[in-house]
Amino acid sequence: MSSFDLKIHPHRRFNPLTREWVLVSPHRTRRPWQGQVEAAASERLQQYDPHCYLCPGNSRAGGVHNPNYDGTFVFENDFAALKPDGAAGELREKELILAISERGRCRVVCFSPRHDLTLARMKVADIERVVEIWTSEFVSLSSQPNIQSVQIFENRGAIMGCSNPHPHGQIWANETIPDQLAKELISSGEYKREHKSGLLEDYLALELEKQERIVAANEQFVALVPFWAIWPFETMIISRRRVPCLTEFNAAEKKGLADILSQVTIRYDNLFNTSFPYTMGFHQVEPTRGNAAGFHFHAHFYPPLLRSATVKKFMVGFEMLAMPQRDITPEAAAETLKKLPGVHYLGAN
Ligand code: H2U
Ligand code: ZN
Repeated sequence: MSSFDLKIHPHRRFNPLTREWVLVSPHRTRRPWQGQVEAAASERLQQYDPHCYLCPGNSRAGGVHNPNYDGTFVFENDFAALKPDGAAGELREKELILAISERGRCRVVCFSPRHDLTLARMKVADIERVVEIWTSEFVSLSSQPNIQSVQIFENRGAIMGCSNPHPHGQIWANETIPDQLAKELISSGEYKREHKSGLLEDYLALELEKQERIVAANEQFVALVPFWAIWPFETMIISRRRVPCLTEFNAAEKKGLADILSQVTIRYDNLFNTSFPYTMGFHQVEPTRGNAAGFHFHAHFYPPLLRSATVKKFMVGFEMLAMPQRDITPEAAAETLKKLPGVHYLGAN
């Protein structure tokens, strides 16, 4: 038997942040494809859509009118999943039937007044304004009573369930720490106690040394396909300096974050010449929280597309019942993304 080769042999990879495994089957990239082929959504968008509930001046559910904003615009989600002042209580039967009330806030952030743009097509200076609004929202929501976690995210594209192409994201602030962040906080904290250094800090140093999975970088941030990626073109953006949240970034780092978001989303669009769908979000924690030790700000991009603008990966079968699995290796995905042009295929907007 030949010696173990990550490019050829089926193997499991460990995610030290969540302590979960992913099965990698690189030999399967050679199998013929007879699966789904969808028609590409190729609608041309207007700069202003009179029917869009996010465009400046238009009305939203309940009849509220958006202001004529010219940069970013934030509002309380009209269909919020969490409410600030619900009844507190719990239902508990033998630890088998358990429900606990959860309070919180939900906000919607419009990134631009232009209905037809996306982060990938916005100017870096305009993305900087989005970074500013994310930062101020993080500060104001974190300081409110009964809020322990502020999840900033963007759902992009109809196949991700995004309801509107107008560039926007959401913020959900919770009374408790959601599971994904909780797992990362535990592993980061334990790593810090054991190694006296940061988990992602050490991981980033390793990746910079190896140069096998780096997609893009600037002086403040690195974008890479994590060794343990599940989605075909999944990436993470990691700050070079270990800080627990957005509020700790200096002016150059805020600019750097806007720049790396632009670099990553442009490459994504250039991959299949399409407005690339994904779920993106930040993992961060307030520095004053007891569990912040060792935590390192980062973004996850989870994009579903696999081999074209229309063919996506499904998390079904073995993945629903057992564990996630991928065929194309993270190294091959990183190589593909890295080689793509850093200029958007549609040109300047
Ligand atoms: P998504 O496209 O990512 O679902 O985000 C749009 C959000 O906007 C969604 O959460 C809210 C929805 O509840 N929304 C309003 O707050 N007001 C509206 O008039 C329509 C949609
Ligand atoms: Zn719009």
